Amino acid sequence: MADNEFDVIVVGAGFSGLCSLYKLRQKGFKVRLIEAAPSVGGVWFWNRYPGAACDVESIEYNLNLSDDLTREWTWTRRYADRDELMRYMNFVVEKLALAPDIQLNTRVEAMNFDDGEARWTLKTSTGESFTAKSCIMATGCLSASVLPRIEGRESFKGDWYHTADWPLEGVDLTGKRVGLIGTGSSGVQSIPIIAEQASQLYVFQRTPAYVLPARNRALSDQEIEEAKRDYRQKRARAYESYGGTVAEFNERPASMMTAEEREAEVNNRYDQGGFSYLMSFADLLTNKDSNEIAAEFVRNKMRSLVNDPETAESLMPKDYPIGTKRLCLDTNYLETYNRPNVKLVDLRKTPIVQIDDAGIVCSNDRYDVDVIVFATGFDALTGPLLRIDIRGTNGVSLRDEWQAGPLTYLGTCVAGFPNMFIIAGPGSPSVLTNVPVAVEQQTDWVIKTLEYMRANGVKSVDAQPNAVAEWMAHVHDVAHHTLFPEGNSWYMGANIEGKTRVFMLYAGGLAPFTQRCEAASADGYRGFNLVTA
Ligand code: NA7
Repeated sequence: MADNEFDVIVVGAGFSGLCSLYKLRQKGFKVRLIEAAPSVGGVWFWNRYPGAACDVESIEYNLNLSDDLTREWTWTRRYADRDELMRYMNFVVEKLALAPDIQLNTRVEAMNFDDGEARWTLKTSTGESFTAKSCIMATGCLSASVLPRIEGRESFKGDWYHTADWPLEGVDLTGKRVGLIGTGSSGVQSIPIIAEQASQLYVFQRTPAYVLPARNRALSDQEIEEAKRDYRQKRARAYESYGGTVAEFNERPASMMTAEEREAEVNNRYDQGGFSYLMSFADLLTNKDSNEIAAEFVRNKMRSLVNDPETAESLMPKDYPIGTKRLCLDTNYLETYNRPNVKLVDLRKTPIVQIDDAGIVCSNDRYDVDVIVFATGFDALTGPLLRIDIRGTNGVSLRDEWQAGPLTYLGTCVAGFPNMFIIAGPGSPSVLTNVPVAVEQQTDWVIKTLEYMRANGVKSVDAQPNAVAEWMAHVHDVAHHTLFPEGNSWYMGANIEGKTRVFMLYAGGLAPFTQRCEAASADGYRGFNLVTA
C-alpha cells in the first residue's frame, strides 16, 4: 500500500478514536488516525473553559485497554477536571505508543466512497488525500459547537468566547464586566469561577437546569486501592448494565414505596451527589408522577440555596421532567447568585433582542459588557458528522439522507455508506451511558466485523434500508416509552434552530444494545449486505 492508503482511517482522537486505533493495531490493520486539533483529547481538548470537568466519576470514566494502564494511572478526584483528563489521555497515547499513527492539525473535510474500488477517499484541510477500505467515525457527540443566531452578534466590539473553544492560554477576566449566555453544564461549571474574577457577571438564562450537587472531592487512598483491585470485575458489571456504570438502580417504582421511603431514597442519593439520583425510582424516567416527586425534591433544595426569592424562582426548572435534559452537577453554582456582582437575567421574561457593539440588549434593559461568553452548546450527535461532506454510494450525500433526522442500523452503519462505522453516534446508547464503556463495546463490535471482512474476503458491508427502518422504529419506540422526548434537549436536536426534532439516542440501555449487535453478527450479519471481492 502507498503511504496514503490504509485499511482503516479513524477520524478523531478522543476516547473513541484512541480506543479504535489501539484495537485496530492489535489486530494488524494498517491504520491512520486523523485529528483536527493540535492535540489528542477530543472534547476534553476543546473544552478549556474555567471549571470544565467530567460529570461521570473518574474511576469509571476511562478506557479498559490494558492492565498496565489501570495499574499505573491514579485518579485524584471523584470527578476529573479537564486538565486531569487531558493528562490521562496523553498518558494513554504514550503508554500504548499511539502517536506514530496519529496525524494532528488535520481536519477531514470530505469523504467519498468509490463503488467500484469499494474504498473511501478522504480530503483534508491540509490539502492531502487519503484512501481507506473502511472509516471509523470517532468524531464525538459534542464536538460541533454552536453560536446562537442573535441579531447583531458580529457587531460586538468587546472580546467573546465560546466555552468549547476557549483560548489555550486562558482568559483573564479580572475586573471585567462579563455577559454569559447559557445555563447547561458548561455555564453551570464556569459561572462560579468567572463570578470570582469578573467585576460584574450577567447570566442570561433561557431554560433553567435541574442542578444537583457534584460533591466533588479528593479520592482517598482506600478508594483508589479498591478501584484498582476491583477494576476488571467492576468493568464486567458495567458492560452488563443499562448505563455503563456500576451505580445501582432502585428496582422499585415510586408507587410501590411509602412517602417516607421515597423521601429517604431521594435524600440519600441527593446527598451522595451525581447522576445516580436518576436511579432513585425504577420508573423515574418513564412515569410522570414518579419523576415529579424527584423533580420537586430538587427544586426545593435549589430554592434553599438562593437568597433572593425572585432569582430562586427564575432558576426553577418547571416545565420539563427531570433528567430529560442532561442534569447539571453543581459546585457552588446556585450560591453564586448570592454574590452582589452576579445578576440572573431570565430570558423567558425579557428575551434578548440583539447584541450591539457594547453589550446585550433585552426587551426591557440593556447590559453593557466587556466580554461575552457563549455557553450555548453544540449541534450534538449529527453535527460532527454532517460538517464533513460525506458521500456514499452513487455520490449520495449524508446531509441529504439525514435531513429528517439521523438514520442508522444498530447506531453504527448507514445504508448507502458502506464500510463507514460510527462510534457513540445517533441510534446508539452513547451519551445516555458512561461513554468510554459504550465506546469499548462498539469498537469491539466494529473491529470484529472488520476482521470478519478480512477473513472472508468481504469487500464491503452496508446496512440494508429495511434493517435501518426497523432499528429506527425500535429506537423511536423505546424513547417514547420514556419521558425523554418531553425535554427540549440537545438529545432531541431541540437546541438547534431548524433541526428536525427526534430523540437521537438508543434509550434501551447498553447491555440490550450489545445483545442486539452480537445477535445480528452471529446471525450472518442479519440486516447487512455483504459484498465479496
Ligand atoms: P447545553 O447543555 O446545550 O447548554 C446550552 C445552553 O445555552 C442552554 O442553557 C441553552 O438554552 C442556552 N442557549 C442556547 N442558545 C441560546 C440562545 N440563542 N439564547 C439563549 N440561550 C441559549 O450545552 P453545554 O455546553 O452547557 O453542555 C453540553 C454537554 O456537555 C452537557 O450536557 C454535558 O454532557 C457536557 P436552552 O436549554 O436550549 O433553552
